[in-house]
Amino acid sequence: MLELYHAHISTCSQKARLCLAEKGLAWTSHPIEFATGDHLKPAYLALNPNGVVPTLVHDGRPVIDSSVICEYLEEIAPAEGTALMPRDAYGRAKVRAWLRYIEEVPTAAIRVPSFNGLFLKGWRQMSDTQRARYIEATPLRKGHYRRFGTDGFSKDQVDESTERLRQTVERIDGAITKGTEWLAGNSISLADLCVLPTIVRMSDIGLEDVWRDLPNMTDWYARIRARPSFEKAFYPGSHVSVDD
Ligand SMILES: N[C@@H](CCC(=O)N[C@@H](CS)C(=O)NCC(=O)O)C(=O)O
Repeated sequence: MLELYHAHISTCSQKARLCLAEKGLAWTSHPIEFATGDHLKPAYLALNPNGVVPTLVHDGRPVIDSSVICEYLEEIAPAEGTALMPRDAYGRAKVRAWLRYIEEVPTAAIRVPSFNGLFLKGWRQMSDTQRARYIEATPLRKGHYRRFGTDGFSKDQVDESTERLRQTVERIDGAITKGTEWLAGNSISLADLCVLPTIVRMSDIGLEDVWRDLPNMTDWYARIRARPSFEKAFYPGSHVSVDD
């Protein structure tokens, strides 16, 4: 029995949903609403003390952190659906290096334009007390929300984030060559699925120009969106728009 606590628009939740779809695994959905602070309530914190989504619960036991969840799904169901890790140790090392890079660079970078474009208005509408309570309650993101302030992230922070996102799409473009359709070789892997939500978010918030001149990256993005797992993970309500 697999249960996923997730938010529809959360890029980290989308990683887990993509893997579940590629593996063809059935799961029970527990949507978490950020607006009502579901992720910071005691019942959820008992599952995930970091107060972030997603959390997978497998036969009653929580598994946290999206990349860990993705590797876990592959390990419990290696023969089901798509194989998402290479068979050889060197191939798996390549995928894991991508996963660490994805966590350190694009996952952190995309928060800057996402928060400025999507959450600043709502954050400003909260009272000082409400904002202070939220910051006090979040186990991992106190510094992030303090830096966000009520002016949003600065131009310097946005520029740095764009530089890091550009590096990511350049690396994707460089990894895809003639005969190598996926990031870690000839088969799709966790590396492709785990970076995809950041790219979708870039597209949703109008940053497609960042990879406009990169043909391999553009082909990879079209190829991965054509897979049935895409619509399953990015169902209506999972995309965001800066005009929302
Ligand atoms: N390392 C964690 C990070 C998860 C994470 O940051 N989730 C975001 C949504 S994508 C979240 O829950 N944010 C809650 C908040 O900002 O308070 C993972 O990959 O699962």
